[in-house]
Amino acid sequence: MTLIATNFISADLPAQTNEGWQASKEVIETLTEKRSDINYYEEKVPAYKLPDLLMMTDGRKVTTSRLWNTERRPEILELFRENVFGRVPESSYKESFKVVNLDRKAIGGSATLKQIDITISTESKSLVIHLSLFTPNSTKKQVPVFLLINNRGLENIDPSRKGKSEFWPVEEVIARGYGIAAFYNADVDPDNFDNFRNGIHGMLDKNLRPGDAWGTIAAWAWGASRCMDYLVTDKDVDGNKVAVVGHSRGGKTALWAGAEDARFAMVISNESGCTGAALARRRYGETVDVINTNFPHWFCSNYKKYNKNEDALPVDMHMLLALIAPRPLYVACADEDLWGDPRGSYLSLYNSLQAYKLLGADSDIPKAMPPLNKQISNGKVAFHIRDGVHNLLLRDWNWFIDFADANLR
Ligand code: GTR
Repeated sequence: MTLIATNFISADLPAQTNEGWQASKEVIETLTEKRSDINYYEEKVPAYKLPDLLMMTDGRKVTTSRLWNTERRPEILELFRENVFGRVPESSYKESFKVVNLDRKAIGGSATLKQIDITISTESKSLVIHLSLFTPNSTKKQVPVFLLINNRGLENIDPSRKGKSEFWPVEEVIARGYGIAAFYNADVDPDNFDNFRNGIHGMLDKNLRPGDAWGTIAAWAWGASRCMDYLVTDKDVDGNKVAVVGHSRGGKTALWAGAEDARFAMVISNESGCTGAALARRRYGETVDVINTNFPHWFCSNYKKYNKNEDALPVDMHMLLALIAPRPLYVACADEDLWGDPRGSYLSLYNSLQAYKLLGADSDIPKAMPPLNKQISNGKVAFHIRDGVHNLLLRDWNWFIDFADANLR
């Protein structure tokens, strides 16, 4: 079924807004020199209208939380499945958990480490998602947990802690009283285009893949949900307080995981950019065409219809963020990462607030972007733009934990 959104509104903020944080001229020039086909100039952002978050495709206005929950939210979710991320097939599979390593004296005795094999099997095939989980020993209570979707090398999530990376700062998170977990996205589906033969696609897909068949990002999001299946069974974990965290392609995945699986109590998207938090219609930095060309396996094939045709998309990314509402949502950016369009990510968050307000989770952020390195957090949403390059750093995590202190404690 293809639904076409017929109602559009202007963004609350002009596309060319110059309020608040400004991209550095130097960065703009350097990036433009590298790729002149990509727009990094605010004044070249085309005029655009965003689809109206609070209007049903049939034109009805969404004025109550009931209508949002029963009709508008499901409609938006379907639009994203149909046109962007794709749909999980209904194939059956078995799932089992096995704790393959338990160390109650990890990190100098301050934490408990569990390594869990999550085995997914069908009649002919199986795969294992290797989940690592640290929980603090400082309390007997069940703790909130950050689950990182790791899209980088395994050395970033070393459970032995011989290798330490700011990408997954276990020691610091434990010291603040939270649990922290991670899985490797490639366990679920390797990050390459092989016509969907390997990974979970090769296990669950029916022979014919329709235009809305799930891509690799949807597969990773599905993997995050399988980790959640385990986390809700672990007696050291508060299953009602699991935050899903991802950086870049992992950030796109975290948003989709939070949209598809309401068990995630909080969603953190770090520098998720194109088809993550950033508004597609701005065509600033990476575009739909560029992402579909470079990563033909990430999204469903229907999404390719919107290459150089963003205005025809029945959704934009403020609607993806709104699918998280009223749960706490963090959008983070970095000022040298113009490829990921920080301003487009902020505008997207700003425009998603209508859903938070409708649901009684009053959350306000100013129209103007905040300056560098200043977290803004009000109600259920938070944002920061950190100085520096595209990365997930301890500084980002510290802000995320501050937000969790206010929302998951
Ligand atoms: C880039 C891609 C981005 C982002 C990034 C990453 O090459 O264009 O959308 O996902 O990779 O994952 O680091």
